[in-house]
Amino acid sequence: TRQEQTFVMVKPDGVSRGLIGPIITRFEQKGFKLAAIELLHIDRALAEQHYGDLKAKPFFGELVDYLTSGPVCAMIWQGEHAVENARALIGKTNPVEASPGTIRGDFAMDIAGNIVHGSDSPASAAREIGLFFGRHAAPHSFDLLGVNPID
Ligand code: DAT
Ligand code: MG
Repeated sequence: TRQEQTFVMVKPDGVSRGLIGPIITRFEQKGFKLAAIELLHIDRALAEQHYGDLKAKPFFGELVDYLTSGPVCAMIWQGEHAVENARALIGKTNPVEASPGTIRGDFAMDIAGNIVHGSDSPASAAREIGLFFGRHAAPHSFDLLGVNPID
């Protein structure tokens, strides 16, 4: 089976509401393996890079304000079809449309505070993992593909 990694981030309101644990539980229950985790307060430059494809959107400024308003919990989750499986667990972008049973469907009301991020493709996952973990993390802490010490 083909292992894949995806980038997931509990956003500031998810952290302040005490939802890191419930979100991690859902990923573990689904069968994902945690490959890296860090609580950090990101700066505007990193937030702008992370959401670079949304720079032209009218809500971009508010999005960056929100993402830098408190600590986030950045994680790498690994498993089969990790990107698609994570998106399915997280639910639709707008919590109004997210099905009950998904993270956004169960824990969020408002699109501007949808509590969690998940990469939308393997290429985005690689880019986002590099942004958040590439600079300072030791390679052994998350480079689990092929030689996964958890399995
Ligand atoms: P997703 O987070 O589901 O990948 P996205 O990449 O299109 O969705 O947007 C990134 C984030 O930007 C999203 O989680 C919340 C915010 N956002 C998206 N559309 C928005 C809108 N119409 N108004 C306010 N915030 C929005
Ligand atoms: Mg997205």
